[in-house]
Amino acid sequence: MNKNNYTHTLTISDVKVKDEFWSNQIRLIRENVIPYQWDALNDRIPEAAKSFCMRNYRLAGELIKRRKSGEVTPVFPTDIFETLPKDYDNLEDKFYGFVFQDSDFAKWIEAVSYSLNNYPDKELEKIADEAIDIVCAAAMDDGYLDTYYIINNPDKRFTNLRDHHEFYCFGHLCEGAVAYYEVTGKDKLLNAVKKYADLLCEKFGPADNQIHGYPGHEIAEMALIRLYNVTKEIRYLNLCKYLIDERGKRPYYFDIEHGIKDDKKSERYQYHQAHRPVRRQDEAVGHAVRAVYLYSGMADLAKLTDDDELYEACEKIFNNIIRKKMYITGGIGGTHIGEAFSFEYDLPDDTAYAETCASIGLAFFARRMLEIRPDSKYADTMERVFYNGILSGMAEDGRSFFYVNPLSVVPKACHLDERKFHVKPIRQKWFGCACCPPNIARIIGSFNTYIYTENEDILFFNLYVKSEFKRIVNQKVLNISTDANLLKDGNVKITVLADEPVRTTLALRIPYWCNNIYSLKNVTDDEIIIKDGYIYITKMFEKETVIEVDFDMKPAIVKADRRVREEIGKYAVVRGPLVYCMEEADNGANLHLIELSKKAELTVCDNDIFANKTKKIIANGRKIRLDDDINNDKKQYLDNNNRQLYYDADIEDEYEPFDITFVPYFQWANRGEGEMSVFVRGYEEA
Ligand code: FUB
Ligand code: ZN
Repeated sequence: MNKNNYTHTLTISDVKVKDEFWSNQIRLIRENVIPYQWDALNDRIPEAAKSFCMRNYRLAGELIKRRKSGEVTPVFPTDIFETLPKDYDNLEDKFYGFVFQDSDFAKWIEAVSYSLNNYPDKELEKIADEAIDIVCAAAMDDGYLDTYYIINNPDKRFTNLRDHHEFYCFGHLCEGAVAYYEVTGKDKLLNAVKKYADLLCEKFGPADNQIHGYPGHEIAEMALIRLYNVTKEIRYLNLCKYLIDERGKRPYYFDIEHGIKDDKKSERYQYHQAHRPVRRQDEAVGHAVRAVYLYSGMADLAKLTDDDELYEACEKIFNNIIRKKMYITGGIGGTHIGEAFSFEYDLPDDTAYAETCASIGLAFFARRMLEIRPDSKYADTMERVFYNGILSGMAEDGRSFFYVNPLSVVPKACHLDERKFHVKPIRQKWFGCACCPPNIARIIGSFNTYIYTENEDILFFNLYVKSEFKRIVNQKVLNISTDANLLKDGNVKITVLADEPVRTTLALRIPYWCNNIYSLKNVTDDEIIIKDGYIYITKMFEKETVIEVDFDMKPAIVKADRRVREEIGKYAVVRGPLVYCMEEADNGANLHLIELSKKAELTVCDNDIFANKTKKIIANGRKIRLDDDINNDKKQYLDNNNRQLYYDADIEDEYEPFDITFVPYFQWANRGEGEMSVFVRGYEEA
């Protein structure tokens, strides 16, 4: 690690996104997701599963008061993951919902914070303040703030770290509180979180009278760093370090916690990334969201403490993900069993999990790695994930969502084949386990913090998005504006306005998709150095300087590493950061009969199909004729063979020429239910 390489992201209020597409996404979150989620948290959506989230907070606050006044309140079992009432009209004074239901509020308040930054709104802020009052009133005197245990039985808290998400809820609450403080300056929730964090610092650590455990679902690690950054309280940093280094030690804490005898099978703990100390891990394993949240915390800690060993582990894991375990869309998690990473190169299309939250977590991880060392592979990954695996999680109108993001869908299979029940062919309004939609809300709300990174000497352009901000170099102000629209073309125009002459460096990422083909204007050769996928331009900026770069954005046909069994003989169509797919709406049913010529001419056309004006791509290919269309000799043969399922390979398939229409993957399923496939079988033209 070289400290000179370190950068930081710009804060939420520094960068103004001016881009039509991304501004629209941010607006959708404000107009649809945030109010809808608030109604969901308050159980006001008739057709949706009840959340009980705010009701749990209110009840916890009420019980705390009643207990203080000497009332003995009933206790309930705490060995459950989800409780639903028997009678919805007569709720008992117990906790309902998933054990991590509190986190829904936390993600909501984080998304609200970013939204208030983008669109100041007194009414929304008032709702948020009132919600914070309810949440803070639920805190115990010592700071503990998790309604599952407060309601059901406070004596049992911290007894099931493996399954019961206390650290997870804390982590989300912490992120929400810091965001709210940063945007509004209000510290009520932040103070509650600090008090809770102080309790955790007291309870967890190496001393004999402390618990030697760590979170079953990670996120607290990176949240503690965020809390440390805003408070500078060293104990939060120390707790983060403790939680990270304790994971995977033998005997396993989760074994001790659950009275399990260590059976030496460390694989059992892969689900929690606890199979060995994190510094010795080099492969992304287990529950994908947990994993990338952990790796993000590790990267944060590595940077803050200049920890080479930890950074090396992060680097190995990052490479493992992008080279062996990531879908072309930036989705991660090849299996729904345990919502987890599968083994290397095991990336099935139609049973994929690729949870939206996992893609979001990968963007967190990539951004943190980028802050340690500017290498385009990190920003490339961020871009891949944002434009594909994250955006696909939300419908164009911002009103429905995917949890699972498959690469191929046959709706009938989702309805009839149990192995694919987790895959939904159309986006859903909400989920009982509503982790993904609010996660989309918070990452899109904070999208502006992913565009640039900087240190004293260099400003890095990581994502190309129309945006503006001010940079101070040697006490001199530079007004920077970027003009770009990657949904349209690869042209990027950067305008730098300097009141006084300033010598500084701008580093422009060379996106992987341009294959190193680009042209630069207004820069001389001696002003440029190319390193790790960035063009470093060092020059004197005076008055107005316009730098223009055209990244080649020809559509392309790509294939997967030969070890990805699923995609052998198949191709995908891409253009710029966008991965494309075929949909039934354009190509008819039975997408599996379509083949793409490897040498196909790809024609980029405007599309009037979707609200967001992306480009569609037409490619020449062919389609296998089904029985009705085939010639008589063949029909005869099949009839003679009683239409067997398998027959002589000499009976060649018949094809018809077929123009294949590809649309951006993130826009799929905006036209009702239908088949979809990213990869298509290829053929060599004679
Ligand atoms: O366990 C909390 C969240 O629910 C996880 O992050 C998601 O994968 C879903 O299981
Ligand atoms: Zn999720």
